[in-house]
Amino acid sequence: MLSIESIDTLLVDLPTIRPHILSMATMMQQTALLVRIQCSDGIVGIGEATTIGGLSYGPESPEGIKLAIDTYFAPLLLNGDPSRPALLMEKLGKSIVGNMFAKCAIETALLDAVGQRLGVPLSELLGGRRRDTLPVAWTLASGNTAQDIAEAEQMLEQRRHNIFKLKIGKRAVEQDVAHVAAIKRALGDRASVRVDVNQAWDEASAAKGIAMLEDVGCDLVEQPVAAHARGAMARLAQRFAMPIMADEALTGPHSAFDYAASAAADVFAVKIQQSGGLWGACKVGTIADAAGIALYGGTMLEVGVATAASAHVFATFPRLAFDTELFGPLLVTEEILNEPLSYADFALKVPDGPGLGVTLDMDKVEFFRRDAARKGFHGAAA
Ligand code: MUC
Ligand code: MG
Repeated sequence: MLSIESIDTLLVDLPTIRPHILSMATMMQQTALLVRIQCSDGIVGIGEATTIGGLSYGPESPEGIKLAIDTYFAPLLLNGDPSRPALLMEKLGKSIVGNMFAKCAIETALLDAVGQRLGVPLSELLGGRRRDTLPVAWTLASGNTAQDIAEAEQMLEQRRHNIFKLKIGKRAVEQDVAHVAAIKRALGDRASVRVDVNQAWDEASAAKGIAMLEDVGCDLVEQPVAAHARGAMARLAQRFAMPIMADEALTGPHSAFDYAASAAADVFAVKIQQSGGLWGACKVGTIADAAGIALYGGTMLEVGVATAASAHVFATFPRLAFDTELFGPLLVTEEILNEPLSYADFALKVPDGPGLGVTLDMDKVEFFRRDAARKGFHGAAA
């Protein structure tokens, strides 16, 4: 019988191409927790967990995920049968509460190994690929209107993105809307302009802000109020024609069901990590579909491994009305995959190879791993 021989985790710190300014954090780097599951037949499945701004976005941090996997997940998985990922995830679920991001990284690695063994891409394992490319939005979050416009123009010119998400919520509503208006005015019909408030508004500010955003040609507003404010989300969704999207509020199938039953969003941003894994994300998609809620393929600004995993999931969705934002690998200066993901004509190509269809460039990973830095392997050395 096949068995899991080892589970390795490591942290890599990758600089961002510019400061990425969100309402809750400014990111100068992205940290990815990488996991490798070695099976007795020689196959190694890989997974990734990232967060945004350490612990400022959600309850898990890359360091905490590493500790959780090394200390609690690994002993439950070692010597288990890697050809039965569903049973292994069920076993983890019985002993480990929460830890959705960590579970996603492990599930990704287990499914990658199965896909490699069977010779099929993950999207086929997950129910069948319906599309080979996914349109990808870019987030303008430099904190400067002129710089954001220049960045958007460059993306349009390169045919890399024509959907732009603007991070707002840090400044007064009037200032934020003026920023959105200026960008929409500059880009006109050449691009879709959307905003993500990342929970920064109360309901009254949201009502005022959304009314103003409708007037300036914004197409979508994401998580305007706190994740727990389901009632406010429902009232806003009912009141405004502009679609209201839930993001942080969606922490897996249960919350998706709750939101759907309460008509608390017009659109769901599906994220594999917030959903607790690839199967969880598929379930969130199915719940949205059943409720007539539109879908958007979200990101936790993951780098190549989890972005590929997300792409496989979103490629199976029958409808994806608001496209995706799987640009994470493009936000960092370094590539850690042997073959970078391919972006062209405003879209990401879903990898074709077995499993995730991507492999780690271990030289790069070794160079950027955090404990290598401490040993003096590169510039960040003590
Ligand atoms: C979020 O809240 O959607 C996605 C794009 C981006 O810039 O930040 C993330 C998180
Ligand atoms: Mg969001």
